[in-house]
Amino acid sequence: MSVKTTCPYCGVGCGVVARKGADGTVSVEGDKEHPANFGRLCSKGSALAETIDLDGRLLEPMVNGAPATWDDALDIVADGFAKVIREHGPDAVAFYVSGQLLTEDYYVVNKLSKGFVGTANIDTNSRLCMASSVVGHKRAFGSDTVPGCYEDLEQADLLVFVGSNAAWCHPILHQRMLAAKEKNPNCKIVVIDPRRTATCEGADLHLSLRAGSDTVLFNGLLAYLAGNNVIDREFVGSSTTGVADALAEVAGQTVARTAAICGLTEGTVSLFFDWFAKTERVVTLYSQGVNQSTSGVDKVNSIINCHLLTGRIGRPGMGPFSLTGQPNAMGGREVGGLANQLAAHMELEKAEHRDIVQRFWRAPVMADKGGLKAVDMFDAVAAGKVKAIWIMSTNPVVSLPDADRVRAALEACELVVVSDCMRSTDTTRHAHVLLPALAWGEKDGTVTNSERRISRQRSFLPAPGEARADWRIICDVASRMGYAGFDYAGVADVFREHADLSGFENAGKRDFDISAMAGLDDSAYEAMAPVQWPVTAAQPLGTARMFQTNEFFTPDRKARFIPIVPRPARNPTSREYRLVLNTGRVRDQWHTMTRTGKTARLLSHIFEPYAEFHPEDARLAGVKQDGLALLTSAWGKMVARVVVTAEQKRGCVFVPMHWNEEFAGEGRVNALVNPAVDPLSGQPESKHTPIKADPYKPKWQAFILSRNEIKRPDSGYWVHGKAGDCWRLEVTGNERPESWRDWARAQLGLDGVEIEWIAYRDPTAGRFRYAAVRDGRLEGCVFIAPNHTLPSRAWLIGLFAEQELSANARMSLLAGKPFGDGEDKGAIVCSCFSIGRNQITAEIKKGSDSVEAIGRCLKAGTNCGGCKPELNKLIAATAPMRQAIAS
Ligand SMILES: Nc1nc2c(c(=O)[nH]1)N[C@H]1C(S)=C(S)[C@@H](COP(=O)(O)OP(=O)(O)OC[C@H]3O[C@@H](n4cnc5c(=O)[nH]c(N)nc54)[C@H](O)[C@@H]3O)O[C@H]1N2
Ligand SMILES: Nc1nc2c(c(=O)[nH]1)N[C@H]1C(S)=C(S)[C@@H](COP(=O)(O)OP(=O)(O)OC[C@H]3O[C@@H](n4cnc5c(=O)[nH]c(N)nc54)[C@H](O)[C@@H]3O)O[C@H]1N2
Ligand code: SF4
Ligand SMILES: [Mo]
Repeated sequence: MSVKTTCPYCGVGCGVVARKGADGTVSVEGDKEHPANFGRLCSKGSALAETIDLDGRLLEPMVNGAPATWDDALDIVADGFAKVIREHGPDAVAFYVSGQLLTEDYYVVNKLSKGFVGTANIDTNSRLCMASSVVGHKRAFGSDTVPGCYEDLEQADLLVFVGSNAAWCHPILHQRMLAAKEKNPNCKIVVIDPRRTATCEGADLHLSLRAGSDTVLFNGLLAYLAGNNVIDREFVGSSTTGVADALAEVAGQTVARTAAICGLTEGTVSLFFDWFAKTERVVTLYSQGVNQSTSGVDKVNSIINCHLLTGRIGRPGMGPFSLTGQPNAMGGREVGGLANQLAAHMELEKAEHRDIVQRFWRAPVMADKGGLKAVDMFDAVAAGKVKAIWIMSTNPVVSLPDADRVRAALEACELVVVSDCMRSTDTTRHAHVLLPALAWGEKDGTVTNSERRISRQRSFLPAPGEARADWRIICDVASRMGYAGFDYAGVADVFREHADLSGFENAGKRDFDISAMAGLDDSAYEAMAPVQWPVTAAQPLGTARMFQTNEFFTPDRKARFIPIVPRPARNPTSREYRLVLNTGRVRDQWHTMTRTGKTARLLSHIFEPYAEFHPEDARLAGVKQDGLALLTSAWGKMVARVVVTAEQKRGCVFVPMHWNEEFAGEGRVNALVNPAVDPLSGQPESKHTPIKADPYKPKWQAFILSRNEIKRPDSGYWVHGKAGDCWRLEVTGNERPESWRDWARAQLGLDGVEIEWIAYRDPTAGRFRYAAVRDGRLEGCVFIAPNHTLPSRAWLIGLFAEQELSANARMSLLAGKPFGDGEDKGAIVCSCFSIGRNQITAEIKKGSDSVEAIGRCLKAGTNCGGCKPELNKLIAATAPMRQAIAS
């Protein structure tokens, strides 16, 4: 059996074909017909089949930690919410939802909150993700419209990435752009990011600007364009307003001044400005380096201003392009899931819109003012103003800023309901009621990707245990609360209502209109092909590009220039906290790791939370490559493995957002992150927190590899996860056990089991090595040292694949290092084929001097292609050495 569906991870929205064999095994591949990916999948998409097992799944409702029936659980939620509303009013409850809900789930929860409970206290993790783009779009266009489509990215002659690491975060789209560049010798790529990221590998120019200075850079560009008369006068004159004010604001801003404030050279800035000025087909792509800032909205508008001045919008190969993060970031905006929106791109503050929606829903009450935005919502929970909260499909104890405070807020809350597909997350731990949701592969509905394309997610697996669809759970609670209008026959029914509302009393006034799909019957919904909204009677096959007639959704139908006054970060660095903490993503993990953290393959690329330092900052802080650092801010602290690299901007430290208490001790970066938000969008400043760094020096460090799952420690720094055919624990401590050997045996879960020990002890140096062998096979090993100087994990993990340990392997275990060349493949670079750094550099030294040549010899980079930027980097670093050796 094969089913076409959509990848549940990033906003590229790749089509997936899932196949189920007769034995129940599932395999996935890219859908060759899907217009987002034409058959390709990145490392995360390729590993989907490895994440659908039921390990760790929440399979039954739980109340106060004990299993409960659905009837009881739903009654407790409905009665609990009803009681709080009765006693304290509707604003004493809140819903915190997610861009990973399907559109249908999202539609009904928004309807329940705004039209029936009567509170706009519904917000979503999209507040942390897209809120600044939403406000920026609305300010400029009068609507939250992404103008272009993916083909524009292939037709452009200049691609400007601002605060986007697309090589790791939107890999398939990034590869489409690189492939187009290969065919178009005129095409140039510019990356604007304080860090040198994987995305810079394919770029012609990297602007390592001072963190947060984007508005200055784009104001400078606007001034340069105006000064050089690169103005589309006809477009500006007839289709925009406000140009004079915007230009007045940037008057006199020279390249030199721009360069000085942004911390760039004049040459780099003028080269970028010159390319932008001379290239008609420019797309400026932006993501979290823009959105997650206290100037996020201004950054968006400073970019859009430049496109408006040059009239580069609504035409092939050009436009501003917000890359959305989550699979349904866009769908959530369409249903109005944010606290200050209404359904179908209508405005909560507009009485006319409230009236339309209220009549359409036959809603008894209607929220009439904006609700609490994410950060404020959890503050209100902490203050006891919100007494019941229902969290769906998001993990705020990990992902919200000032995360220890979020945890404390939940601990103090009267009623915490969490719908999740996993049993144990940092957030589910604090739930009074846990509701088991269907996961990807089981659930059914629609999602919208970055180019406004609506695709179906289809189920191909049965509902496990008692799990239910999110929309069904929400409707069941709504019905129990006595609300009419939630008795949908099925998910298609919800979609039809959503589509119908988009066209209700619209008549071209609102951008979001999919009314042509309101009449789909169940089988047409089932068969729905990917389509880009608007989908109307006039455009029944959808719309690739918006604003082609230069008409916008403002009252006068003109786009608006916004004058931008650059502002510094809300919390500047100080003498005590002199480094800027920047946070973001790694290639193979998805957010809080609840799914991608299940597979050894995806953990093999990067296993530990790390902090990337510029060499000079590392020296000043006294932290060393591979050692540990304690990072502290005014809000909290964490520990991370140190990476020292000149790719990091001086004064900045980068830490991934992913690790949390399920996977690491002291590894949750949001404990440190400041809760400052953009004043207009309410989006947190996740990329800029003042911190300090110190060496973290426990008395000992160790790692354990074991076929049995290893118990997680309850304090100190540790990291836990799967690795190859075993489990891996990195662990540190200050207390030394009486007997390391007994400790090792207990850690491996081998107490009382007959095993052969291979042991090496050097108590004076504080070094111990133990390996347990059973029937000739390695069962586990434990390596202990006084610091981080421990042997290669990759080599040892490889030994677990062997059925019988060779004499050589036994000797090397004892010696703590591999004997013979090629035994240690090094840290994994290509996770698809498990190819390590040492293997790749050896191949380069032998003469493979291109990504293709490495692919031919080792297969690395030939599946998802996500490691190609790292292969290029290794070639650049290794090839000169090869030449030196040869000469
Ligand atoms: N592998 C993977 N892919 C993902 C996700 C994931 O978890 N893992 N999540 C998805 C989601 S929800 C999202 S929102 C997207 C995010 O996709 P991206 O926004 O591309 O990813 P980030 O790593 O958060 O941040 C992007 C870059 O912003 C830079 N930056 C920091 N400060 C500044 C600044 O002041 N100016 C500029 N110009 N740049 C700055 C950072 O150095 C970083 O490289 O990724 C999506 N794709
Ligand atoms: N420091 C820092 N913090 C950040 C960011 C950053 O760059 N830096 N980025 C922010 C951004 S852009 C985002 S999008 C957020 C993401 O942050 P979160 O949304 O908190 O992260 P996820 O791990 O995606 O959480 C999804 C949860 O939903 C569960 N789940 C998965 N599928 C389903 C389903 O179908 N139904 C239900 N009910 N549950 C399901 C998963 O098991 C998981 O627990 O993080 C934000 N936080
Ligand atoms: S690029 Fe990767 S994560 Fe994003 S949708 Fe495609 S396969 Fe999924
Ligand atoms: Mo996101």
